[in-house]
Amino acid sequence: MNIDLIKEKVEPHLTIERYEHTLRVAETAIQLAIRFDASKEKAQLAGILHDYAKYRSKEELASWIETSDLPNTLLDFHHELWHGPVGALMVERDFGVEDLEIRNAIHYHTTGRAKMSKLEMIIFLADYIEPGRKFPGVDEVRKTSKQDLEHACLMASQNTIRYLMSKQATIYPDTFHTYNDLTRRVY
Ligand code: DGI
Ligand code: FE
Ligand code: FE
Ligand code: FE
Repeated sequence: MNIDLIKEKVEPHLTIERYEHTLRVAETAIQLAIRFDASKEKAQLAGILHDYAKYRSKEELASWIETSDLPNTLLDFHHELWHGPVGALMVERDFGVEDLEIRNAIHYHTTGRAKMSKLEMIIFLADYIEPGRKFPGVDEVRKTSKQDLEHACLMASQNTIRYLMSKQATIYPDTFHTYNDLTRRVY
């Protein structure tokens, strides 16, 4: 399936704002792939597909988790965390994406995880810094992303954990694993 057909098939599953976000994530991911010497094609495809499952119902997402090998502990955390892991399964069914690097980048784009691959970091970061994002501190992360992929991901992880704590939200273990692993890698 070519990339234009994939875009066409993704669009009806998203809102217009989310679809435009998706296109910006793909463009940002291509730029990061060029800068840090990763596959532009994989970065683009993972970017286009990363939020594919975002607007499925809680019931549909939960049933994927219950009937697949995904950890059922996901169900104890906010449903916002389910669209990445489930999306990684859905893109295999709906688009025939079998590439594990791409599917892992989709799976872990919200939380990250320990020992992320370069492509996983690129999607995790592109989702955070795409030009439509206005998080506090995002400009510093954009600046760091010009030089240092791991350090920029660590800054995004720090900001997200701070934000979640300020909201009294529970934090998924992989979110902490991302922070711990990148802190060891950077410092
Ligand atoms: O799907 P997007 O909005 O483009 O972005 P995303 O998939 O990175 O994140 C969606 C939300 O998930 C965002 O508000 C931050 C939040 N999040 C990230 N890690 C955790 C989390 N929420 C909870 N409750 N716990 C986490 O560990
Ligand atoms: Fe997402
Ligand atoms: Fe399961
Ligand atoms: Fe996103």
